[in-house]
Amino acid sequence: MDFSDQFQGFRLEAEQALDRWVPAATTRPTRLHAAMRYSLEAGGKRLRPMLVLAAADRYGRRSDALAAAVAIECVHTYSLIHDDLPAMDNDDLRRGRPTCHKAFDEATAILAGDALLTHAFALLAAHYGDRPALAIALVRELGFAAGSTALVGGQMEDIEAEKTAATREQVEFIHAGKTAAMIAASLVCGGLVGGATAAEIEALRRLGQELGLAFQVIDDVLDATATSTELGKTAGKDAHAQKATMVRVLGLDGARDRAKAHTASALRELSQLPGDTSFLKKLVESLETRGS
Ligand code: GRG
Repeated sequence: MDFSDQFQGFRLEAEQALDRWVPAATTRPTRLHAAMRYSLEAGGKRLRPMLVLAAADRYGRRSDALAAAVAIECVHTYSLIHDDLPAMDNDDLRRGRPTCHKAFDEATAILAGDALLTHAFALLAAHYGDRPALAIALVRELGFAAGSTALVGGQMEDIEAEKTAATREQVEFIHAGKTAAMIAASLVCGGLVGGATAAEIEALRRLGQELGLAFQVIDDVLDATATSTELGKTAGKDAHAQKATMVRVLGLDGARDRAKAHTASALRELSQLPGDTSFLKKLVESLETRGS
């Protein structure tokens, strides 16, 4: 099977699992569940669930990892909904559609984000509860990645750094928190479900951190160079809001070089992992040249 078929296969499995494990839009209160599904079903690249599945697949445990993949995509989608709120980035467009608070209203969008975040942990406990050590490891991994020293912490420093002369160190801290932590957690959760050794888990984490840093620098480059239609979200917002980005600190060419360096480090980490890593290798390479 070639890369594109494998990619579509992972994506389809992740989307079917999302449909299965998130309450239907007809569940009461319907407005809340409709808003959760509106944002989840708007699409997106599904990178994080794909990383969960690809990591678990190396151990032959792909279908067992589906609930973890759904949990991670729920947390990611919550972060996008809240990131778009008027108190945060105040954005109108996400995943090619009006943002959740535009399509519904602000209170509903806040609650939809809260409910997706909470659902993720309920799902992990429900699905892996018969293997308590695994359930605890997954909850711990996702809890730290989504928490105050990672996703939320990165967002906090991102807001604080707006309109300041941020340093490269600050931007890297923000990128590590708001983006790389969840990408690393995706690979680690896949490895945990697969029963990876402690050394393999740490290799997956380093791979995810490097991939996440590359991913966010490319995001910064795309914000400065692509159109809103290509991105499915408002382009040019970083410069407008005077965000602390790698493009602001290093310029476009400098940022592209950083992305290349992080991608090369990610590929080096990947080469340390045993087994067939050809899908992950192609995925890492494809993200460096992505257009959205
Ligand atoms: C708790 C009120 C409250 C807010 C928290 C944590 C948070 C808000 C926001 C996270 C910030 C954020 C959106 C970080 C950027 C990470 C990133 C690059 C997101 C885009 O990921 P893609 O391109 O998106 O994979 P798709 O739509 O393809 O899934």
